[in-house]
Amino acid sequence: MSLVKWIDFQVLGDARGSLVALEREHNVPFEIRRVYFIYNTAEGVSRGYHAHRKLRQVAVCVAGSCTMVLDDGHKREEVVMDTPTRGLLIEDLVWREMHHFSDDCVLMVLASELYDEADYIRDYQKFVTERCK
Ligand code: T46
Repeated sequence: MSLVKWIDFQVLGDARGSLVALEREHNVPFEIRRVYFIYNTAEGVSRGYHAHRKLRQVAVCVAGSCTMVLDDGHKREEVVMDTPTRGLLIEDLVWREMHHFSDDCVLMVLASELYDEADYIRDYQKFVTERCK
């Protein structure tokens, strides 16, 4: 089964432009406890390189583009994120890396939990051990 789980958003548009609404139950499959966004990323920088024990997230590239690598310890999949009209659901115990940020990239992330450094697994071998036990 693919690690890449897109959620397509309904675009509410009229002559003024476009609008996307994100709501729990409707198009986000968890209670949203935190929102953060990554922007102004310096050229050549990659981010991520960790997994979460419990956290579920939906990432939406609201401007520009980047690539997201997802890895479950067996397979690695890479997707281009370049539209605000769909979100990438990232489940718990999935290793993620983000690369190739465009200058104008704004990556918004909806998270199921508050920030907790103890939830991070930042060592790849440790992640594989936890994921595969
Ligand atoms: C993820 C990917 C997609 C906070 O204090 N609160 C927060 O809510 C977040 C997300 C981060 N931080 C602090 C922790 C670090 O000192 O901000 C700093 C940068 O975080 P980090 O190095 O984890 O950033 P990324 O871009 O590598 O990863 C982030 C999220 O942390 C992570 O959950 O899945 O984006």
